[in-house]
Amino acid sequence: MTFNDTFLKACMGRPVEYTPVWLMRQAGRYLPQYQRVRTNLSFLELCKNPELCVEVTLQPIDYLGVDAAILFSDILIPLEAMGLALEFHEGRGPVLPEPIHGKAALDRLIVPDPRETMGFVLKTIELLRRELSVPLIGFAGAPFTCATYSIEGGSSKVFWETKKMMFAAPELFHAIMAKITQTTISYLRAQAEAGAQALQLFDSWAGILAPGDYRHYALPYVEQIFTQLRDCAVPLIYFINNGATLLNQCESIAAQVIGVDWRVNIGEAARLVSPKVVQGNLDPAALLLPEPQLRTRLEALLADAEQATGHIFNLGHGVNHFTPPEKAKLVVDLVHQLSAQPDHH
Ligand code: 1CP
Repeated sequence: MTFNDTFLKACMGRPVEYTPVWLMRQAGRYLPQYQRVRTNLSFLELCKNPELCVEVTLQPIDYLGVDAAILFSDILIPLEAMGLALEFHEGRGPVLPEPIHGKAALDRLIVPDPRETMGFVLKTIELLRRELSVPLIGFAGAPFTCATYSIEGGSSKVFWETKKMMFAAPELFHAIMAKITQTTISYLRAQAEAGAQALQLFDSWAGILAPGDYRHYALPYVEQIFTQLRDCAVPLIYFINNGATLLNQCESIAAQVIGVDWRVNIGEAARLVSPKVVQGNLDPAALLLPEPQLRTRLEALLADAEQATGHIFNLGHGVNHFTPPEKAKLVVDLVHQLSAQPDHH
């Protein structure tokens, strides 16, 4: 099969024959074929088994017909490699039973060699590159997002412990961010060296910060990561969830692509981050619309995105667990159809 590089072209702002599509969390619980793999083992066991990670990474490529693959793993894997205990409780999500609350826990945190501690991820990438005819995206969590899990001990709604540390113990907070940043740089570099053809940083929780606090406590670390990764020579993507009020700060970030959630119009996002390319941004719940309304909404989104330097279609956040798989497939087909440029050669 010939290699489909439409996604990579769009990342670089080059002309494309149609708008490339992939979906955040395109592998996962909404797919019965994923559920079948998961019945026999825990989520962490799956993450550490390269052959099975390859299998679940490929499931949505075969079924949905998307234009890019994303490595099956999790943003919390590097936190475990740094020495933090990590568990996933069924139905409750991640639990870090020994969160960082003081200097002693900070000092125990290591900056690991990704080849020694996360070889299973690099192995998955190498295996995937032999199978894929679309580009493979590697990823990590952004420092602020990872820091929230390490400080809260899991998912949070108000992020009180994180903000308490930011404001009452800033040296401690910045020291955690610095260690996570160093780990992220060497981990993403190792992914590119293993064969990842694009790298995405997920900032799922930066949107909870006031603009001035984002600038001071989160942005400098994101800038550092992308600046350091420029010589990897692969497209770099920064996804910022709930980030409409922060997009005007993205100029200094050396990523070619900015991923945005659905709370902002994609055309407005494109203006704010121009000349960067935009990725997004359908509300994941909109997959439940009846087909005619879904089509109308996609037409509007694609029209709004025309003012961007380039557009990669995606959801504004991950595919929801309760999404009918055939609706995800329908969206991919519709975007391909509606965006096809008949006179492009
Ligand atoms: O029970 C299961 O099978 C586990 C469910 C699951 C899956 C399928 C989790 C637990 N993680 C994943 C895979 C995953 N996570 C991918 C795979 C690739 C793909 O997109 O197909 C990726 C990129 C992630 C990234 C991830 N993990 C993020 C960033 C993106 C986002 O959704 O905001 C975050 C925040 C996590 C943490 C996480 N992992 C899993 C859960 C339940 C959570 C908690 C989310 C929260 O705090 O609300």
